[in-house]
Amino acid sequence: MANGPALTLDQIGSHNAERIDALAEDYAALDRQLARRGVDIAQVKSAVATFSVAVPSWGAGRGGTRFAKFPIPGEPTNIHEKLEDCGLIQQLGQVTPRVSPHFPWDKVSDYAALREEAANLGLGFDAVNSNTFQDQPGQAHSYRSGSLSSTDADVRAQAIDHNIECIEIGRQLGSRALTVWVGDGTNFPGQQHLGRSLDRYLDAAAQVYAALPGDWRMLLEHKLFEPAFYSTVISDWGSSMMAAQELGPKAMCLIDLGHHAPNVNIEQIVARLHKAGKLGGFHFNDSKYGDDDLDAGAINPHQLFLIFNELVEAALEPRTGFDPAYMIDQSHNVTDPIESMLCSAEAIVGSFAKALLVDREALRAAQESNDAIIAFRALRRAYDTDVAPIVALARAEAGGAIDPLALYRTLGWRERKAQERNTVGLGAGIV
Ligand SMILES: [Mn+2]
Repeated sequence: MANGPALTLDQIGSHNAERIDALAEDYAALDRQLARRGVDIAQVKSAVATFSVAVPSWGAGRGGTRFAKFPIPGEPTNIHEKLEDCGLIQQLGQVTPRVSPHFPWDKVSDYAALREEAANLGLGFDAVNSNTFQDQPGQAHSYRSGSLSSTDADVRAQAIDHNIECIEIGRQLGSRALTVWVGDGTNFPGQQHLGRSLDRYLDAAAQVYAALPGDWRMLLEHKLFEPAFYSTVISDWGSSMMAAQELGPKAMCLIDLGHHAPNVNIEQIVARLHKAGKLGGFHFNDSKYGDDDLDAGAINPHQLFLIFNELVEAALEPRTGFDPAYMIDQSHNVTDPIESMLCSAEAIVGSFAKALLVDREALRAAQESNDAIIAFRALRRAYDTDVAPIVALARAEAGGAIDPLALYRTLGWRERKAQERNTVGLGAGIV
C-alpha cells in the first residue's frame, strides 16, 4: 500500500474558510481578556503548537470490556489500516503525529516499509509496547502464571526475548522507548511470595534494560489491579519508582491515569516522580470507578488540568532526562475510535493550555504566605478559562481543521472503509 493523506488541502481549506471569521472573533476577545491578566496569548498559542500526544495503534480499533466487544463496520483490521485512521486523526487534529505500536499485534515482515508507509501519512512511531500478558499462537511457554516475574526460568527468558525483539523492531521504526506493562500478579493471598516475585521481575527487567540502545528509555507502567485482582507485581508508583531506580537512569515511570487506587492524588504522584527524576510518561484516559477505559477528560477534567499544572511546574524546574512521553490509552467501546481520539486529544491539549494560563507569580506568593483561597483561585481562574479559540487556531495554523469532528462527520469515512476492509471478528476485548 502506498496511501497518502486521506484529506486534500482543499477539503480542510474550505471547511476552515467557513469558520475562520467566527474563530478570529473569539480569539480576539480572549486575547483582550488574557491581556488584562498579563498573559500573552501568542505565547500560549506557540506553546500549544509544540505540544503533541501519541495515539496507540490498538486505540484505532473498537475496544472491549472484559465481557464483550462490539465491532463497527469499517474498523481497521491490521496495522496498515490502523495507520490510515491515525493519519486521518493527525490531519484533522494536528496534535497526534506519532503512533505507539504494540507487538506482536502489529508485527509485519518489513519494518522499513512500515516506517515509510507511516511517514507518507504524516506519522512517526512513539514508544513500542511489548505484550507478555497473553499467550500467542505457537508460543513455547504460557504466561498463565506470569511473565517477567514467572517462577519458571524458561517463561522469564521467553518474556525477556520478546521485549528485546520489541526494542529491535522499535529501532527499525525510529522509536526511542520501550513501554513495559506486565499482567503478572495473583488472585489469592499466599499465591506467590510478594518479595520474591518482585525480585524475579527486577532480575528479568534488568536483562531487558541491558539491551536498550544508549538513547532509549524503558518506561515502566504500573497497574494496581486487573487482570490480577489480589496483587500485581508492579502495583503502584512506589513499586514502579523502586524498580526504575534499581534498573538505572534509562528506566522511568509511566503513569496511566486509570491504574491507581480510587481517589488517589495523581497530580501529587506527578510531582513526586518528577522530584525523583523518574517521570517518564503518561497514558491518558479517564475513569469513574476502577477502569482505565473512558475518554481523557470525560469524567474528571479538573484532575487532567491539575496534572498539567504539575507538568508546567516541572518544566520550570526540569531535571535530567525530563521529557515525558504522552499517549492516549483508552478503550472505545461505544464510540467511533477516530472521534474519541480527536476529542481526547483536544481535551488533553486544552488542559495543557489552561495550565499555561496560571498566574505562577500570584500562585507562588499565595503559597508562600499560606493564603489558601488566593492560591486556589489562581488555579481556578485558569481552569475556568475557555481556551478553545487558542487550541482551534493553533490547529488551523498547523493545517488541521477548526472543527475536526464536524469535518470528519462529512467524510463518510467508515462507510467507505467498510467496503474496503475485512470485517472484524468478535474477538476477545482488550484492556
Ligand atoms: Mn496504559
